[in-house]
Amino acid sequence: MYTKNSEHTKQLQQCRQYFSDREFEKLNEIFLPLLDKKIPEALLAQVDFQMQKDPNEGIGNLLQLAQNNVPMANYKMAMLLYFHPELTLDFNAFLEQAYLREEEPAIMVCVYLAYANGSTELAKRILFSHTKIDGISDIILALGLVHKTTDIEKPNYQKFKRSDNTRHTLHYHNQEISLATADNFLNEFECAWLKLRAQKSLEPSMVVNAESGKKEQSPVRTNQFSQLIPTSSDWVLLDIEQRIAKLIHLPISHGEVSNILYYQKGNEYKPHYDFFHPKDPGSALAMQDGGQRVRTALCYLSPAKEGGETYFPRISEKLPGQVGQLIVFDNVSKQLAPLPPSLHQSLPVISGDKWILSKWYRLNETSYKQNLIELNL
Ligand code: PD2
Ligand code: ZN
Repeated sequence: MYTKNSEHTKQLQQCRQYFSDREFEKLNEIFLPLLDKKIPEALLAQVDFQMQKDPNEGIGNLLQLAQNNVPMANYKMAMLLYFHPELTLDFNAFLEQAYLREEEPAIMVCVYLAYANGSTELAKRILFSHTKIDGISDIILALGLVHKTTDIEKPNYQKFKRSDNTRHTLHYHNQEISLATADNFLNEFECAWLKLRAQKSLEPSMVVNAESGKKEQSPVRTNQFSQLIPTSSDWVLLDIEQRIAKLIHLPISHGEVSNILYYQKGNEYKPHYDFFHPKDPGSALAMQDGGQRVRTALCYLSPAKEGGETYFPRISEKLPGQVGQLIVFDNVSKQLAPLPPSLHQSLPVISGDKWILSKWYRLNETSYKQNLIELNL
């Protein structure tokens, strides 16, 4: 079986940087020898570069790599087709090939889609027949599943459909800030997957300093957080982000990077606004990337046992949160005037842990768009 070489991975990260900085001479110096050696990650990086210049050439090349069974090429093709339904080709056949090659992200996506389509039994059978893969055993643990010795039948890949985002509706709690919730927006698998994804990179939370516009640690926010910068294995994350964006009628490219917030006993996020105040000296700098923060989306992955509610003191709304519940609200009016009733906080956790996904949306496209372009979204 093909194993990754960390030296190649580092070199290819450098190549991607050179490509985005348009430093083609430096790029070729490292990239061409890797291509000559037919290093799979280099062949896939070439597809990404082509995709930004000439998508047809990129897709054609990727199709060939998939047919030649280059590691991860079938997964990449499936992901491309999933996120681009306009490309009429069916993603399922490519996902099947990647699954049969036992590629971890493909197995994870099959589980994800099985859960999304309500086939939890199938999802569990897929999980238990791949327990030797680290990521799969981690998610089994995170989901609290107990092993059953049922044999796997070959999954019917045609049954893996795009998750249906039309079934969610927003229920409004307050008109002044369009505060709304959607229950069970995420299922238990998605919540567990996001927590696992964040767990390895938790660090102390930051806030934007109103004077300088720069991020810093502060007693206002005592929890930990992890920024989820998506990679090509983040099909699940990108699908969730796309579903949130659709539901709240904002382009995914107006989002900032998703944050996962983790609160332990005593942790809180004191009352604050998510908008940048026009009078704060630091706002101009903070608004250079996408303008004003117009909306906030929060999704509870797991609420604390006691405390930890999301509280809006000016409108007396206290939301305890439920697993998978989405909360959205406006920070500014249609005319971009700050909305005082949007003042909100995360009350101190009294017992248990709280996990939440937080996503801020700007008025315009943000630099996050570049991450999406690099992933061919
Ligand atoms: O974690 C929360 O409930 C919370 C509360 C207030 C998160 C945010 N603000 C945020 O991420 O902006
Ligand atoms: Zn906030």
